[in-house]
Amino acid sequence: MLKDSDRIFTNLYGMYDRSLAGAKARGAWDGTADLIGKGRDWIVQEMKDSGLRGRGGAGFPTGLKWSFMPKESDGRPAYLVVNADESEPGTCKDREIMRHDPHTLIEGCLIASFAMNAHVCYIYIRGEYIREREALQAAIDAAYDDGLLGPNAAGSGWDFDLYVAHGAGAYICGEETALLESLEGKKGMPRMKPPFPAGAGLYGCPTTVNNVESIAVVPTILRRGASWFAGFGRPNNAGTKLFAISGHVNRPCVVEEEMSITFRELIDRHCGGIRGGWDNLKAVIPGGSSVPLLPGRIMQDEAIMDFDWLREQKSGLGTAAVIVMDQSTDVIKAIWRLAAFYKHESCGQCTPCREGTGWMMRVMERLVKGDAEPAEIDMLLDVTKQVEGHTICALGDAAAWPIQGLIRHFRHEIEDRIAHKRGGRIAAE
Ligand code: L3W
Ligand code: SF4
Repeated sequence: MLKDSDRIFTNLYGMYDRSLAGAKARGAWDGTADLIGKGRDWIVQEMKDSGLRGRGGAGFPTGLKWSFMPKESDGRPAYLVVNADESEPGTCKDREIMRHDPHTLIEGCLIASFAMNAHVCYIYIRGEYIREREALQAAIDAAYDDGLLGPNAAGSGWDFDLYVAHGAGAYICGEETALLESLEGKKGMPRMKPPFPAGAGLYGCPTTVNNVESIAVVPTILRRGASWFAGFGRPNNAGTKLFAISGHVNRPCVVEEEMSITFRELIDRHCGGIRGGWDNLKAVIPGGSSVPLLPGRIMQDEAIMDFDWLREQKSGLGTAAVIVMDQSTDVIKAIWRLAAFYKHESCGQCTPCREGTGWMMRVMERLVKGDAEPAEIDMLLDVTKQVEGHTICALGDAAAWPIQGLIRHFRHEIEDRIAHKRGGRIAAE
């Protein structure tokens, strides 16, 4: 359980003073030049030792990702790009950082860029985040006025510019290479990987793309030490983490907690429990819409909210957007809604995703009504397997996994609905 003094995002809890003076009073921009003075290798090693895994969904080790950037310039500029295109259904944690604690992110951009030899960083923010963009830009302007950005940023000797770019509402632009295409002024379509962005990213130059939360925790990790951060959570699942909890809890919220907290403690401590009590819990999507849902009976016992435990359950921590569903939920309809979302957001450049998302949505539509042949359940499962792993980007997987989770855990509910529609004839077939 996280103590208040171990919180990184201290302005999310009722103070809401996002001014530069307020941020400094909370510890931001304290000794930034000294941290940078310790050098690139020290910063990257600290990030590796902290055990930080990327907070945008994939959980890739941040220090390792930084180490892929060329140590010496080959004549091409290097870039840091911050992915603030927070569009995963259920996810609203980065929004809180940009609204209330923008200086944690801005200082993180400077330090991380220095560590990767980048003089320029772009924050790509989703188009709908208008107020957040304004808050972020105001904080950036204040940082420039104070000499924290620009030439000799924060007295570090490093020249550094930070720009905010905004999207136009396409979910796919949160995929890192589609984001880079969009930033270059093109249609946001994912690129084949490899090459990874560290080899050829923005304008073909070495680039690291990191999530907002991943970058915003950097200054505190360096100030308090890698071992402090690594001391939270289980091995391989280190740190503090923002959880965005929505749905059928008594008090939905975004909260910073220790990684590997149990689901029960997270909900009881911060959300006032499940609506109608724990017996009323039906299902949980533990990490944003792209990860499979899990039934309430698995979640309410000893579910551990971290990458490895949820992966063992064939789900995932994803963006830590926890969507709670009570017994009143039509889970088939909920997953159909997600299928419709992925169909709408597919960029259409690979056939299994373009065609498969439409197929999956249409079969799901019939399952919602109970208007399907029983054999279509396995046929649908087969279609998800043909989409999964056969596409350019992870959207194909993200469209397949929620349906696989539904069939794995709620097959009886789908069968019951079909049987009901047919007047109970399903068992005889
Ligand atoms: C160099 C290698 N770099 C991997 C880098 C790669 C990327 C990072 C993770 O998808 C997931 C997706 C969504 N050399 C490398 C390498 N990298 N191998 O590491 O890569 P990857 O491919 O594992 O994942 P991804 O393509 O970044 C992200 C899931 O996140 N998701 C939510 C997404 C939504 C948001 C949001 O709204 N904020 O993020 C939820 O689960 O389904 O599986 O940087 O370049 N050999
Ligand atoms: Fe586009 Fe879907 Fe292919 Fe991703 S998987 S590149 S969204 S068609």
